[in-house]
Amino acid sequence: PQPIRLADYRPFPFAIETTRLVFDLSPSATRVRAELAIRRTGDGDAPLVLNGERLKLLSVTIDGQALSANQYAVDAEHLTVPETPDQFVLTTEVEIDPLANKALTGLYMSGGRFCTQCEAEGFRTITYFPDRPDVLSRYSVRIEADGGLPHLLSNGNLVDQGSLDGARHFAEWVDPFPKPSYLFALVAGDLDVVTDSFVTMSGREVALKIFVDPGQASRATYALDSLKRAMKWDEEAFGREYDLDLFMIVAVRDFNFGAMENKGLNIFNSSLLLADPETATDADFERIEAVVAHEYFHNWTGNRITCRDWFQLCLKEGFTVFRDQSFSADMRGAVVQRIKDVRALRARQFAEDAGPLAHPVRPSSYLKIDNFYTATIYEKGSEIIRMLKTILGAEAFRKGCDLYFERHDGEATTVEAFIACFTETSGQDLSDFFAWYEQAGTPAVTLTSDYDAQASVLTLNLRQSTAPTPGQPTKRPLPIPVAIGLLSQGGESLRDTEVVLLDKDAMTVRWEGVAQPPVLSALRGFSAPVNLTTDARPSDRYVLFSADPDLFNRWEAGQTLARDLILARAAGAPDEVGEERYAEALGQALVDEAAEPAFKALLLSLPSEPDLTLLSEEPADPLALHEARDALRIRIAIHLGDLLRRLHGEMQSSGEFSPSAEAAGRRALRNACADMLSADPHDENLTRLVGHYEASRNMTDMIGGLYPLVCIGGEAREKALSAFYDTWAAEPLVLDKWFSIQSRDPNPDVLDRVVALTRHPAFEPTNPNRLRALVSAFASFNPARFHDPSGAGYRFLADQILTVDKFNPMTAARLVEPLGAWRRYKSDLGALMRQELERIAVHPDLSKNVLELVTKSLT
Ligand code: DPP
Ligand code: ZN
Repeated sequence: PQPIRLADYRPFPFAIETTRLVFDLSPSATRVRAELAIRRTGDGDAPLVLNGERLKLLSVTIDGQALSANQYAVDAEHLTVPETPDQFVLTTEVEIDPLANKALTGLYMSGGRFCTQCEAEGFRTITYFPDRPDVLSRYSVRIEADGGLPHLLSNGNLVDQGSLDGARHFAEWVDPFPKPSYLFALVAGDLDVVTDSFVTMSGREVALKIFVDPGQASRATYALDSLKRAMKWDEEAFGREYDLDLFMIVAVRDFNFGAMENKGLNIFNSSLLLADPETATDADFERIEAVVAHEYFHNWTGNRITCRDWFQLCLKEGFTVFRDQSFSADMRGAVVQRIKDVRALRARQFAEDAGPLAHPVRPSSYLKIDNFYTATIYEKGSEIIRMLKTILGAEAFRKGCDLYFERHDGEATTVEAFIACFTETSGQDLSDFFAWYEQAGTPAVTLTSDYDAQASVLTLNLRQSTAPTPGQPTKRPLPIPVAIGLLSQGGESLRDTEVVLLDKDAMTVRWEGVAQPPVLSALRGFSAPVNLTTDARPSDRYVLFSADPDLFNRWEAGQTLARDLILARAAGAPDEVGEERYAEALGQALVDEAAEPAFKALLLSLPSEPDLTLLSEEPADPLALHEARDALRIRIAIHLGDLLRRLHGEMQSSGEFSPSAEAAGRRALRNACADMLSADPHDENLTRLVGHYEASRNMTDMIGGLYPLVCIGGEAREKALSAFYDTWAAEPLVLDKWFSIQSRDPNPDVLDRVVALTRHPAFEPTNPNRLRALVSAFASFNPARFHDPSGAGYRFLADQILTVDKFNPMTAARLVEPLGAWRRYKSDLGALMRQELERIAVHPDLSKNVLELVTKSLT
């Protein structure tokens, strides 16, 4: 297959002024009639080439005249009409089979209802159309269906509905905003609806409706509340007002993505919409709030202004992630939010950037765009916007945003056009900054310092370099904002944060008037997505760990100390004195009255095993890292046993459940204590943990008690897991948690148990949530066991990829990444991983999705 290249972009030579769609819904034979009002805008002899896949073409007419067989051509991916008038109506009628569609793109069925997912290229499996984001059209949609599907929904406003012959009925929808085909949506089914309204800043009333499975309405209230807060926040923070009279969200169980921002009709994976205290954890509440906001924010950054081509995906995704992260920071506290965002960035994006699938935030070629919905496009894309704001300042940043919204409203545009708005409003030359979009790889920054006591001068030496990534052997220096402050050895603040812009390979900065030998607090707030190395001594890090006024760096100092101790032990050189000292300092931090529980919970969680793998210098040995990390956990659990038990008791709440950040922070700290105590499972701790689990009255506490018992293993684990299953067998979202917790079991026999779970009657590989709960969670979050020296973990994953690729290529492709990292591991492990990739690569009938990622992983 031929890759698609950014350099080959050409505008579509026709405008589709209006699009009229008529759906006659039926599970295995749905008819779709499309009437496209077309006007030639390009070359006089350009043929009309429409995308279309898996469609049964029934008829095609131009201005009512049926085309004869020699007037058009159909292949597996296109409908071509070589000669057309300059202005005409093209009408096609096709038949499709939603019931058989397990790829979950286009029109498919989930739980007896019809729904759609068109981003990026699903619309072409619904009808023939120029399925590309730069073709904007005004849609009107008629849906006809059986009465057993009472709700018939599409984008825009409902303009008519009624009954038809027999038991059938219809609905007519008109969307006044021109949109690209990837934002089209349709839902038909039996649903409960929760209704509310929102008055916008200009005083317009918007009806809000959330549609869920019958009986689930009470679980939609948190999403509804989040939506209203997001609408308000976007008005205040970005001056963005909602534009239709109606905003709808529908939850579906079978969904490849998290959620989708279709104009006026968002469709959500039910795991990111439904929540109540009994079935959802605080982490679920937090993600629901963030994703509801994310999809809503797309209405401006994505829908009103969309992407010219899919290479510009970060234009909408990076910016929208930045917007949802800023919203969450305002809702839940900036420091805790930043730590969580950085943790996710490192775990997913830094790993991607260090492996064979590294790509720029704006890539320049792809085989399947589905493969580019990555942490790099989303999370690094957001970091770029964040740096832009840091470099320009909040006010100039907002001016640039305002100009962008004003100038490009209604357009499909590019990253260049976006950056040009900031250049213009700030007067700053951002041409070097653009390299952040074009260059892959995580920059390495080193910072060393010399202090001249006599002259009271501190000299900072900064350097940067970025290792080669596939297709990019040499790298340019990037403009990197490095926020630095100084503390005294006693932990007093000596100098406030200053942002140094490192925009060359190396530079030196002199700070005068530094009266005492300082401790450097660098990259405060994680001011750039880089790996920082400094010449700080452990004693400096302890100063930061106890006293840095930048709480992000306080947390970071603890992580770095822990990381170095774990890596030393994994390399066979344990520093027992250092481990004791760390445990002691951690104890001090945990009794700090001024710190919030949510922050303390983060202090208590050690760097994850995937992070440690990425940070180890030598080819990684996951089992050694796991054991070294465990050794530190055991030491902390013993050294701080009394304190952890005390906090565990103090953080228990007896009152009513509140999803607030404050209440969630107390639960997080209590659960972090439980987790740590499970490293030292003597009778007293075991009794405490069993008590925690059995007394839990909400899902956060229940999972917080269950996982430690799973880690301890034996009878406690079996009893707890089977009680959990018996309670929740009928709740799919909770059962996902039951699968996922078992896949993260660190005990050596876990692979057999995971394989056995694939034969459990509740394991449905056609459901992406269930598949990921078991298979991805095992491969990504249980490295010590996934990397079993026998290679059985790799074989298991490869078998799953091949099975799932037969019906859902998009989801199958997302399972490839854990194998792709083979170069990072000890050579015997790496060879076995490679062997499985090779086995997949030669498999006949591989999807383009999996083929692209496997091929890239092998080269
Ligand atoms: N555009 C969606 C989102 O990220 C993904 N399908 O919100
Ligand atoms: Zn998005």
